[in-house]
Amino acid sequence: MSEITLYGSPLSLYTGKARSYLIKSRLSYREVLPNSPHFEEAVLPEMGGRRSIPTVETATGEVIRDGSAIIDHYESLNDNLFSPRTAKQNIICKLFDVIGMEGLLRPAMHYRWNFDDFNREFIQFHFESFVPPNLDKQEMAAQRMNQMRDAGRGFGAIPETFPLVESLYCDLLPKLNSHFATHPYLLGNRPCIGDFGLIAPLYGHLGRDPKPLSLMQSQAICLFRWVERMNRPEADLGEFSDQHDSYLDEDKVPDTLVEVLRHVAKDFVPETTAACCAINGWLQEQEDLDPYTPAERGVGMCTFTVEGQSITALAQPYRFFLLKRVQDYYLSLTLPEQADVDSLLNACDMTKIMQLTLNRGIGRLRNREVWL
Ligand SMILES: N[C@@H](CCC(=O)N[C@@H](CS)C(=O)NCC(=O)O)C(=O)O
Repeated sequence: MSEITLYGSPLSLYTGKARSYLIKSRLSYREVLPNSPHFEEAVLPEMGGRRSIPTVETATGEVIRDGSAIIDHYESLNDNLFSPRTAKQNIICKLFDVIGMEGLLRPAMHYRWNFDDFNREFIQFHFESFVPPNLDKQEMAAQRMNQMRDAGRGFGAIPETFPLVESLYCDLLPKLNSHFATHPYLLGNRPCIGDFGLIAPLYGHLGRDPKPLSLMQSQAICLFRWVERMNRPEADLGEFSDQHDSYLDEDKVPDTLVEVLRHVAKDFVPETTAACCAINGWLQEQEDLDPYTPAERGVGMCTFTVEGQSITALAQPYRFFLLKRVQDYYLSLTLPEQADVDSLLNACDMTKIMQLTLNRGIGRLRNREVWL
C-alpha cells in the first residue's frame, strides 16, 4: 500500500476536516466511500466498534478513526506544521477546532434537513451512493436519512428554534465574510488546526448543500472563497497582496476574528456550560464506569437559553475532549502569556469556557474516545 485511503464522503461534515488537512499537507491520498468488502472485512474491525467517517488507512496499513486523531497522527510526523507557536494564536486555533467540530451543528443540520424543496434530491443522491450494490438503495438511504434528520433535532434544531438558528447563522455569515475579506485564513496566510475544524460544518453541509450554499454565495463571497481555498493544495491567495505563507506577526489575532468569536459565544458558551453540567451529573451517577469504557457520542440532553429561546441538545463528551486541549495549553503558558490570553478571551466573551471541565478525563484507546 503506497498511499493513504480516506474513507469519507463529500457530504460528510467531519470528513471535510481530514480531507482539507490531507490536501493542505500535500499528502497523497484517495477518497472512497466506506462501502467496499475491503472496508467491511479489514477496516471496520479496527475502528473500535464505531462506524464513522472520516477513517483512514495509512500508507502502512494502520487504521485511524476520527478526524482529530487523523490530524494528530500526521501533525506529529509533520512537526506540528499547522499549529501557531505563540500563545494567543495557539489558543484561538484550538478554540476554533472545538467550535468547528461541535459549535455549528445546529445550523449545519438545519440547513440540510429542513429545506426539502432545495436539498432533497441532492441529499438523497448522496445517501444512496453509500449503499453497496445489490441492496435496496432507496430504502436504505431513506432509513439513514431519517436517522440523520432525527440527529438534527437532537442537536436542538426543532421548529421552535428555527428562527433563532437562522438569525444566529445569518449574522455569523457577514462576520466571517469580513474576516476572510482581509485574511485568507483564520490567523493570516497559512491555515491552522482551527481552520481545519471550522471547515467541517462550512464545507460538507453549509458550503455544499444547495440551500446554504446559495446563502453563502450570495451573502458571503469571501467566506465562500475560504471554503474553496481550504480544499486546494496551494495557498490560493490570489486576491490578497501579501503572498507570504505565514501566520500574522507578533501573535496578532485580528479584530475581525474577535467579532466572530463574540458572536459564536452567544450559544457556544451557554451550551458548553449546560453540557458540562449534564455530563458531570451523568458521571456522578455512574458507579461502575471502569477506566477505558468508551465515551459514547451523547450522554443525555442539556437545556440552555440563547437570546430568550430555550434549546435542548445532546450533551456530547467529545466537545470536552477537544476543549481540554485549549485548557491544557493555557496551563502550560507563562503568567504574562496567560494574562494576554485572559484579556483576549474576555474580549471574545469566552472567558467562561476555560473553567468548564469534566470530572473524568477522556483519552483514546483502540480508535475510541474512552473515559479515563
Ligand atoms: N468525532 C468523529 C465524528 C465522526 C462522525 O460522526 N461522522 C459522521 C459522518 S459526518 C458519521 O460517520 N456518523 C455515523 C455514526 O456516528 O454512526 C470525527 O471527528 O471524526
